Amino acid sequence: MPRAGQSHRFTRAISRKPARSCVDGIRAVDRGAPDHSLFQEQHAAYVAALETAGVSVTLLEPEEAFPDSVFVEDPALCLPEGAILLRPGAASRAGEATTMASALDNAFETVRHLEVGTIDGGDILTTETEVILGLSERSSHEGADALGRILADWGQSLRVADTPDGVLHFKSDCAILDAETILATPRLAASGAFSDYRVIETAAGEEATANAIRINDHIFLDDRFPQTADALDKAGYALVPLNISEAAKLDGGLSCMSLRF
Ligand code: CIR
Repeated sequence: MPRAGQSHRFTRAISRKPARSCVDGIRAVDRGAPDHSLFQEQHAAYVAALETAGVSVTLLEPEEAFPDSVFVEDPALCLPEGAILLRPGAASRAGEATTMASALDNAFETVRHLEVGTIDGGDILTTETEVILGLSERSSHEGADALGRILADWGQSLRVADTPDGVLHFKSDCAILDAETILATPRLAASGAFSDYRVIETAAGEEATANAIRINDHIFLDDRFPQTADALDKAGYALVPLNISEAAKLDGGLSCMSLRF
């Protein structure tokens, strides 16, 4: 297993059970509404996998007023220095930051608020050496500037990149595999965003598996994509395949369903 770094060493996570209203969640293409009880089962298996990987999970109750609130990654960013309540870019999700406030206050000494613009946490990739924000339909230049100011207070800089056209979030197309390596779709790798990293590309037709997560010694992976899984297995990574078919109907993936710190 290639070398782990601090950016994917986690002891805690926050997750939220899917609401019954998930059937009204946002999706770019309608492949049918998620089945709530199957979503609950798959979410419970995801939380159990986090715990098996050494993470203590704070599990929040469903928020019926927000159909997409199971995707807790989007309203906040958690860093060693503190947490930041973001401003999700979809109108129906704008209020979700408020629903995360008390859980973050309980977990962090320092909680800052993004003051202007919009940012979804799904557009932020934290590596060993930097924080990267992919601008997207959800994450604006104004939000990027505001996030950059908070990170500057913490002695960090923000690198701003582009999310490929038609892709929901930057991290829909990439994930950290280890301290030096990123899993990325060919379209995002081609942008040059990761020229300072070793890149493993997803197999043709398996772009959706790029939204993986490294949790301590394991890589959590959507179980529908055998060729990429085989390549990662051969590269020495310990894989945890998970069925996330119901989250995927709402364009959600593995990173979206937890905040890790
Ligand atoms: C949305 O469109 O906002 C949700 N249906 C999916 C959010 C997925 N979140 C993520 O990739 N971080």
